[in-house]
Amino acid sequence: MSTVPASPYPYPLPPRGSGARVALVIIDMQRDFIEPGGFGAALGNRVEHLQQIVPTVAALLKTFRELSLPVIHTREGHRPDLSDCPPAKKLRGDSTLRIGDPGPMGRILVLGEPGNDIIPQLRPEAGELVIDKPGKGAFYATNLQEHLKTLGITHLIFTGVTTEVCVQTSMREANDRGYECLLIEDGTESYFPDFKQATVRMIQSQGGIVGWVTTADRLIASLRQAYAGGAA
Ligand code: C5J
Repeated sequence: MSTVPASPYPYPLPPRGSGARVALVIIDMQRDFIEPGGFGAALGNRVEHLQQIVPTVAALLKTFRELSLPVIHTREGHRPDLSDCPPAKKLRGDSTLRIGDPGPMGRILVLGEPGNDIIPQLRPEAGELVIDKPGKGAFYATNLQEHLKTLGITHLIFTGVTTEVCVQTSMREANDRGYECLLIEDGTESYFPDFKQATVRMIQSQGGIVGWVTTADRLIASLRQAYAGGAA
């Protein structure tokens, strides 16, 4: 069986032809979190810090596409009438710019607005799944699990932002549903470096209580070795 060098121990890749499949999950690489003028900035964060992972996530995306492995993008956002946004979420914080308010990139965190788009460098291609989610977790109030079952996906590789909020929440949700989860340390980022480090440590603690952690280079090399010459 092929494995990826990872912590706390090698991550097993599903053998080709086994019926089990690995997918890349890219969490919320949206303008609202990564560019000035969006939700992230409205909460007082320095959004430029997140931009450093874009080339790494782009390299992973390219690899999955080249190997014809499935890719899932998520977007955090709400319906224009905000019927899926709990008042507690809208009211939380002391920002003057709240969810649904008009901002420089359209209404903050609302589906279909320019700020809700995935950044151009990682734009989804036809055939890739895009999951719109009203919460922090990718499984809450979405049909992600049904899609994964239909596609035979059993192994999920997590990237995106922010590490300790939507990435960690989604990874924990996936772990509870029985998916084998691997976090790419240099493919995820937080507005708070120490929160990222803490998340990376807690995920792999206790024998991988939530999952495994590795780097993009290690995963890419392992995928190319395991699946070169055809899809899994
Ligand atoms: C946040 C996210 N941080 N995508 N969302 O509110 O992590």
